[in-house]
Formats: sequence, structure tokens, C-alpha cells
Amino acid sequence: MKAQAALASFLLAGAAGAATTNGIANGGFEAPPPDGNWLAAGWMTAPTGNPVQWSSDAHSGSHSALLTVPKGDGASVLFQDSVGHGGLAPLGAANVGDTPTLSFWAKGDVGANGDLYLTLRYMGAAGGPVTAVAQHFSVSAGWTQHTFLSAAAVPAGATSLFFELTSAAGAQVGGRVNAVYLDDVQFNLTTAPVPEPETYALLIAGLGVVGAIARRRRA
Ligand SMILES: [Ca+2]
Repeated sequence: MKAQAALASFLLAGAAGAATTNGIANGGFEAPPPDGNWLAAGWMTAPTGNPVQWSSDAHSGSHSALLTVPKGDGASVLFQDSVGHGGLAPLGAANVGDTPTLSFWAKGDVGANGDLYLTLRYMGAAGGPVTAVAQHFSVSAGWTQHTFLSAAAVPAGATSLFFELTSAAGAQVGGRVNAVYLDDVQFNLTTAPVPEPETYALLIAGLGVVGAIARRRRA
């Protein structure tokens, strides 16, 4: 039994070799804008004239982002990347095969639900997208956590990462089109575990011990 427990803990230790990093800057929108052109520290918005507002209706802390389209057309875009906007780290060969998870809390504006589109792009050295994955989220009237499910692994050649959340155009309610609150954005890149040659040797040795115990029990 001892040998089996030791083997189990060894295997778990091997699986836990995957490291995790969170590259989002100011995911809770708590740090104020560094100047008048920014929504909140770390976050970029687009386009001009369809601003994302810094709201005091928060899921946690005291602030969130409100994506809204005051002029009734287009959409608000909120983004970070690893080439100077936000806190995402550059990608390299060591990241190939890593898998992303992105989650956030969102709710629709008063009396309305909303839609959010999330796009994640891995960019190559020349600046062009290597891979882009997207997902649509239906946002309900109360704060709800949403998770990006299209976990596309980092492809070879990717040097940077870009993600954006966009509010879609929809029916106008109270002068706002599809207004959506956003808070507590979390991004993690989980390193693919790479077993060392010694891992296999130890695994085989461990299986041998377990097999020997089983044989002894049967005898
Ligand atoms: Ca917050």
C-alpha cells in the first residue's frame, strides 16, 4: 500500500509540473486611468467616440468596465496584448503547446441582457495572426462568470498574444445599445507538462514495485 501511495504522489507531482501565469494587467479595473485617454490602467479601448466607461457598478472591488455604444451603432472594444498594451508577456518557443484559459464576470445593463464576443489571437514575428479563436457569450441581467472554452494551444511561430472583448450591436435600450458590464478578467497560460526521461524510468520502477506487491499478495 505504501508503494502504491508513493507512486500515486509521484505521478501527481509530475502532473503538477505545469506552471501557470496570469498576464492580465488590472483585470479587476480597480487601478485608475493613468491619463484621460485610457479607460483604466492596462486597458486599451476602441473606437474613439464609442468609449468604454469606467463604472462604479462592480462585481468585486469598486469599479468595472461598461462597454456601451452611445451613438447607437458599432461596438465598443476592450483589449490587451503583449506588444505594449497591458501586461501580457511575449510568447516564445517555450510556450508552444501551452493552453490558455480566460474567464471574466459580466452582466447586462439595467433591463437588458447583452452579447460579448471574445477574440484571442496569437501573432507571428511579422505581426500577422498565426491563429485566431473566437467565442460568443450571452450575458444575463445579473453578474455571471463566463469562461473561454476554445482553448487553442499556442502554435509554433507565435511571438505575441492579443485578446479583445467586443460588445455587439443590438436593440437600443435607454439610449444604450447592448451595454455590458465587465469585471475580474483572468487570463492564464498553462505550461504543457514535459516529462523528463528520469520520470519514465521512475514510473517503470514504481510500476514494478506495485506489481511485485500484487504478486506477493496473490501468493
Ligand atoms: Ca472590480
